[in-house]
Amino acid sequence: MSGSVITPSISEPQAQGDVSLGFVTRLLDTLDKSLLVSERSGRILMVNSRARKCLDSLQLGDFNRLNLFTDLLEVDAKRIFADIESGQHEVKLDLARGEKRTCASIQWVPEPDWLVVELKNEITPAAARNDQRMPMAIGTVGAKTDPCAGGIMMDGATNLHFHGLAVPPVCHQDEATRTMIAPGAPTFEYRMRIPENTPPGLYWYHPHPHGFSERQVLGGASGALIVEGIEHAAAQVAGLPERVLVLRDQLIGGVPEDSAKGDGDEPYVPSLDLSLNFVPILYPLYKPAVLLVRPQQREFWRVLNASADTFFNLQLLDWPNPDTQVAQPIQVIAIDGVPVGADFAIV
Ligand SMILES: [Cu+2]
Repeated sequence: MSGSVITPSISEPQAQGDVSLGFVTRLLDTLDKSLLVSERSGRILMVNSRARKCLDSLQLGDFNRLNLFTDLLEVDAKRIFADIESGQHEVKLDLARGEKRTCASIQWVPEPDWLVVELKNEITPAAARNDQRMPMAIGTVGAKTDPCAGGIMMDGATNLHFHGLAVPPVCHQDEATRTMIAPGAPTFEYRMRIPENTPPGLYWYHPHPHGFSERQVLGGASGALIVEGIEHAAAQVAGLPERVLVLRDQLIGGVPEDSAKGDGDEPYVPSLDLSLNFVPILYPLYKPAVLLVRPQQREFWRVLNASADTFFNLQLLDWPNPDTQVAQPIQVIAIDGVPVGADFAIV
């Protein structure tokens, strides 16, 4: 899961009054490019006059019956969303239909202010050890039928906490002490309005079932949330290529180090490993995940520590040969979702 929301910057002029749909359509008609607006499902909501002519020439008929992904782009929507969720603002596709070849650009326009998440708990009984349960001491055992009712927090139940967002601690929003979605329960919807004064930046979500959060976060159940508009606070990142880097830790068996023995000579196999965007960096080779960057190209990286138990020392290294590593300067734009000042050190 992943998503992003956008809030207007304080410096952004606010629209006065509403603009009608007809007005927007006429505005789109003035573009000399074909433009289609669809829902995330692919259902087409609006086309401009040039796109309508194009659809007519292809004899595709009524656009209301077409799906953007399956009928027009002939692409797996999951592929497009994977690119967008990894930070790309625009996905380009080469299209061929008969003799005609063209290039399509797909852009995601976030719904201002609202975050909607549908959560389906597919933790299997085998993965959930039912002999573990943590009394919540609130509510009654009834969460199997009412996820908002509280009760005994069961291993295998889950919920979500929206880390860093100032949204109400009530069920279906950022409530994690009573909300309990049992395995196999119907899809549970989180729906919340993001306050307009939320600082732009990187936030995240993760399960927070009391007593069982760690194992689910170690299992990778987390994701990044982006409140857009950081370029209003840090103009130097405007227009830069952007990446979302999610660092996680994961259980890999092994033998945990006995911290009581100190740094002894005893060999041990790590019980935790790290991953970068789900690419694991595994013991004993520790082969790093590779990011290719053009020479001299500045990039804007949103780095999320989505681990359960790990802190990271981050460095950007130039590695010209196996024996040489040269730390490169990086500039910190924001920490914990809060933009830092312009005088913040380049590190
Ligand atoms: Cu958290």
